[in-house]
This record gives sequence, C-alpha cells and structure tokens, in this order.
Amino acid sequence: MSPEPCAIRGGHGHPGLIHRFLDRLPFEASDPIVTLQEGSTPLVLAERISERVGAEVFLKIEGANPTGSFKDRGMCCAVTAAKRDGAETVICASTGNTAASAAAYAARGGLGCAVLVPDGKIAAGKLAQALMHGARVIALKGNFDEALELVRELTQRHPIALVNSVNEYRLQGQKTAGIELVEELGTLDALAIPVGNAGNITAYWKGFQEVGHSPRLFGFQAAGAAPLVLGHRVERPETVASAIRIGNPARWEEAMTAMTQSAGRIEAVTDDEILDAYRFLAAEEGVFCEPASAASVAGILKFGVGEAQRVACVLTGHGLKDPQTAMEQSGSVVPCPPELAAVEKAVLG
Ligand code: AN7
Repeated sequence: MSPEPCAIRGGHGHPGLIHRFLDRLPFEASDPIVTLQEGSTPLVLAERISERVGAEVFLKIEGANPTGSFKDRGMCCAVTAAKRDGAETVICASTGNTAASAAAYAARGGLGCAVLVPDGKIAAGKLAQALMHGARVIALKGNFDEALELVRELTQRHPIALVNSVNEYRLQGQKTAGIELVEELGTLDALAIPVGNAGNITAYWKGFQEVGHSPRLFGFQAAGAAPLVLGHRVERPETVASAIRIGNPARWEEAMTAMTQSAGRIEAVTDDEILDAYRFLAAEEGVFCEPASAASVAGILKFGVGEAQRVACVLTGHGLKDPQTAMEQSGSVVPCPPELAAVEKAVLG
C-alpha cells in the first residue's frame, strides 16, 4: 500500500479508502476527495468468543474509523460526490452515527450540514460530535423512520444532498469493508452483522460479490426493532441499542436478497443478549463497542455459526459513543481518602 496519495494531500500513514480502492470506486484522483483517512480498520482474533462458538471468530473493529463508526466509509464517498457535484449542504436522518459522520465530513469538505435525529434517543457521544462539528442538529419529536421520510421529501424540494444510505455512494464506500476482509483473511465462511436500515449488510454483499466471494450473511436485529425478522414494519421500535432502533429499513429488499443469495439468515437478539455480549466483549476480549455492534456477537453466541469455520463479526461503532449505557452496565468506582492504608485496602480489595 503506497502512502503517496496521502502525502500529496499533506497526510501520513495509510491512505483513505477512496485512494486505497480508487479502481473500485466511482471517483477520479482529480475529484475533490474529502477524507479523514478512514478504512483499513483492525481485524482482531477473538479467542474467547472463538472458543464459545467452536470456530475462528474475528472482530472487524469499525469503531476505529475517524468518527468512531463504519459510517465514515460511506460518508467520505457521499460527501466527496456531493462536493464534486456542486452541493453546498448535506442532510441526513440518523440514529446518531450517520449524523456524527456527516457532520465531520461536511466540516472537512467545507459544506453545510443538517441532521434530523429522534429527540432524546441518540447516544450522548454522537450528539456531542454532531454539535462540535457544527451541524444544525434538529431533534425530531418522532422516530428514525419518520425522520428519514421527512428528509427524503425535503431533498426533493431543495438542492440539498441526501447522505443517508439510500445514497448509492454510501454503499460504494461501505462495500470496501467486505473487500478488506477478503484481502486480509483470504477466505471467510460467514459474516455476522447488526442490521438497522440494512444499508451496511447490502454494501458488504456488494463488496464480497465484486471480489468473487460469498460468505453466509448472518444479520441480527434487536428483538424490539426486528422488521426483517417479523416480515412487517414495526411502528414503534424499541431497543437499548439505539443505533438500530429502526422499524422500516430503507434497504429492505436488497438486504433480503443478499441474505437469500448467501444462504444466510436474519434473526433477532433481545436487549439482554445484546448487553451480555457488550459486557463480554469489553471484559473478556478488551474490545469496547457500542450496544448495537454487540448484536453481531450476541447473534452468533445465541444461534451458533453452523458449519462455518472462519467468521467475521462487524463491530460497527465504538463503545465511547454511548457512555451512559456503559456506566449503567458496569461496576461502580471505589471511593477512597488520600491515605496509603486506605489506598492499599481499596487496591487489594
Ligand atoms: C453502530 O446512524 O442508521 O443496517 O442513522 O450506527 O446500515 O443501518 C446507524 C446504523 C449498526 C446499522 N451499528 O447499520 C444511523 C444509523 C451501528 C449503527 C447500524 C447502525 P445499517
């Protein structure tokens, strides 16, 4: 991998994914590429989870992207395209991560940004990011599905670029994660992934297909927000995994087609199962992801991996995104006066 494309732009280290995968993406090197050097994320072997499911399980740590989620893969492409095509402002509906990523890339690209989020239902870290990056943050008295419908209508009336995953460039960017997995592992038998709006699972499938690979897709939804499992819309989705609190996925058909083509499955995991996996990952594997991401691991712990021998779990977002849930799910701190004897007792228990 050549560091040159970044050096040209005054950066160092690995190139962003548009430069890395330029031959597979609808961009030219001369386009006004907006990058924070996203992609090329760690892939770590999860020894304890591997033991529990009886297969080799790898974690694709998408929380290591610049804004802490996989959304950066799609957003660098969507914002680059918007800028190239002359847009001045981008907009999205979001359960949080898309908003944080859109806000960051818009700031980077010198574009305006507005985000519509469900009031009171997005994790604190994501809200802080969107605000810090200077987005106009609109708290909708409604859920994600209503927000998406509204921004779709709004962008029909105004020249504002929609950067939700209904935007084809988002999938183009996100497919690169699937390509990275095949490049790194050579082969994999199954992919476990949380599913909300169903853009990411659709994008992974696109990436796998492009490199001639067909792992089984295991998609997992939260039980209180599982329209694809139930086969019908969920009017009032509810789950502790606020990122996937979605009742009417935009990429419904494509995701189900991908699932069928891959001989995969879509299943539901309860909030308790999600939180068990969330704590296990942090305490036993040293990997802190957000609750929605833990649905992928909760799913394989619950349903197994069939005949698969090598599996990748996509950990879509960083644990720091949602400090409130983390604090609720973990132990308490030990108070201590500033005296050696007391510290000794506190440390040694
Ligand atoms: C951590 O940010 O929909 O199935 O508006 O943030 O492609 O929707 C987030 C989704 C999984 C589900 N994990 O991905 C948004 C948003 C995390 C997420 C998903 C999301 P999709």
